[in-house]
Amino acid sequence: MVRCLFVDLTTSFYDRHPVYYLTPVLRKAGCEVFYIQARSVDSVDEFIQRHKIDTLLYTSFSNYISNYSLLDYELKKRHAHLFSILGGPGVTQREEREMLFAMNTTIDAFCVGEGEAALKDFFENGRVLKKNLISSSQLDVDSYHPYVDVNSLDLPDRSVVYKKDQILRDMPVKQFMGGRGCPYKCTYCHNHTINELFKGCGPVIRLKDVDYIINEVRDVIKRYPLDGVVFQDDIFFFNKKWSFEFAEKWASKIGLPWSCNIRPDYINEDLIRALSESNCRSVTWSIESGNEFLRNKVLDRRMTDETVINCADLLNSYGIAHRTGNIIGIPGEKVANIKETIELNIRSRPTIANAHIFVPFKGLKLTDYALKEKHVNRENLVDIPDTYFEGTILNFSDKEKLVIRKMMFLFPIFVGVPLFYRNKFFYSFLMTLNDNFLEILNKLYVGYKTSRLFRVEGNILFKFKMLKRFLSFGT
Ligand code: B12
Ligand code: SF4
Repeated sequence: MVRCLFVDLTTSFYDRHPVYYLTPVLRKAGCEVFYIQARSVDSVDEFIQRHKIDTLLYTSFSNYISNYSLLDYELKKRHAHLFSILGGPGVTQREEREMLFAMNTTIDAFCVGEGEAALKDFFENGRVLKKNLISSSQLDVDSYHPYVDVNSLDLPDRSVVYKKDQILRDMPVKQFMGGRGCPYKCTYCHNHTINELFKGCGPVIRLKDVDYIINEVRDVIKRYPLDGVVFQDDIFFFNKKWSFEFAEKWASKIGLPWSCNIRPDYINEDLIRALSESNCRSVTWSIESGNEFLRNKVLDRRMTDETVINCADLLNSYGIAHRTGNIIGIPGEKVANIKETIELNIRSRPTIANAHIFVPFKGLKLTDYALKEKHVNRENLVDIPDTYFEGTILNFSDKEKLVIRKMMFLFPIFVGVPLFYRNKFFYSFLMTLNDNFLEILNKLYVGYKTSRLFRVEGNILFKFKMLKRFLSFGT
């Protein structure tokens, strides 16, 4: 029997959907599935020996793939028999595969795009690499499996992860996916590249049937603590009929507080009312920039100030807590534009407003724009920051870079307590503080506000464990 180990280099409060979705596929194909958080090479090494692992599975965004490659190198030095596969949104980008190829990665195969059909095919048909699953020495993919029908999938299986991660298992609020895909073309987001790559593989938007979602949540309620649900889909509402059916069935069959991501241009008062009646406690949505040129021409968000304000007013009038997302350090942005973003957020009165620094991932339209307009140098793209917290690598002056980093950390506080932003004394004082100190301040403020947003409860010991974990990672 094949013995597969998912090795995870990250620890956070976020559910591990790729593992949950791929575990049932692997089990059906006759594999035994394990999961480990790699605290050190030695700990993974020991696990591999103890459980006689033969296949390593890594899942990663772009930001961590070189770390997985280094880990694989160390593990292969000790266990030459291992076969390893890296999948996820990172390696789905050709530019990232080129980078791994250039660093002579020891990883054996890459999964480009969805893993369900690819792994089934691989393990059930003589371990031949084809379609989405390619050798790491091959850059291009000849053809892809059609997109999976999300309603034909077995329920995601959380057991291997929860067995190893008790904080995730005991989290009162857990994350789910209601479907897959987003058709918009925002220039800083990978969806435009993914949709282009898999053109012809099926419809971009694939919603799970409402009954499927209800069954999935009930299955989790049966097995683990669950007091609230967060749907992590890029955008949760695309279809009016589905949206109202969801709200109605959620209220009658589940009833737990829940949360999701929305686009302001999709919602109207009827929908917000339905959400509020179905116990939707909070939503996350994006303003991105307070400057209409940057928002619509550079970021391609396709929404006016009026749309933004209308959305905020509706959420506030129905008492739905909300978190806004914003980007700063946009190519060509001035400090005055960041201030416009703060102003539009203050006007929107969110429960919490976050700002993140634009990271120029390879392949994004916004990265190409930044290169073309000389806002970033190509050589700087080799070592992009792991997260949006680290600072901008665009061609801002050193002084501007520091201001951007400080404003990112202060953004939620400026929006939450406008006095600190509007009053010259407070503003100047806060901006003179050290950026690393501001980062801690930001983590504490955002951590507290976010726990309110998702109503994270639990006993003191559990809260302490959460705080410890929260202070140990970047997002
Ligand atoms: C939830 C989420 C988060 C969560 C974290 C989730 C987590 N567990 O770590 C948070 C909010 C923290 C987050 C942060 C970031 N995120 Co995010 N996030 C998502 C989101 C919305 C869902 C991810 C998910 O679980 N999807 C569901 C699973 C089932 O899909 P999947 O991961 O693609 O897995 C499938 C395939 O990729 C494949 N597969 C995956 N792994 C493997 C492994 C093997 C072995 C195989 C064979 C196949 C395989 O099979 C799976 C099933 O079909 C996606 C967008 C999206 N809709 O997917 C963005 C997304 C993944 N995030 C993205 C980015 C850029 C980030 C940040 C880097 C942003 C930043 N600049 O800081 C940070 C990184 C933080 C960090 N520390 O790493 C990008 C990644 C692009 C890229 N090239 O990597 C995405 C795609 C958004 C986008 N459209 O641009 N994110
Ligand atoms: S709407 Fe959100 S998820 Fe969709 S393309 Fe734009 S940023 Fe990406």
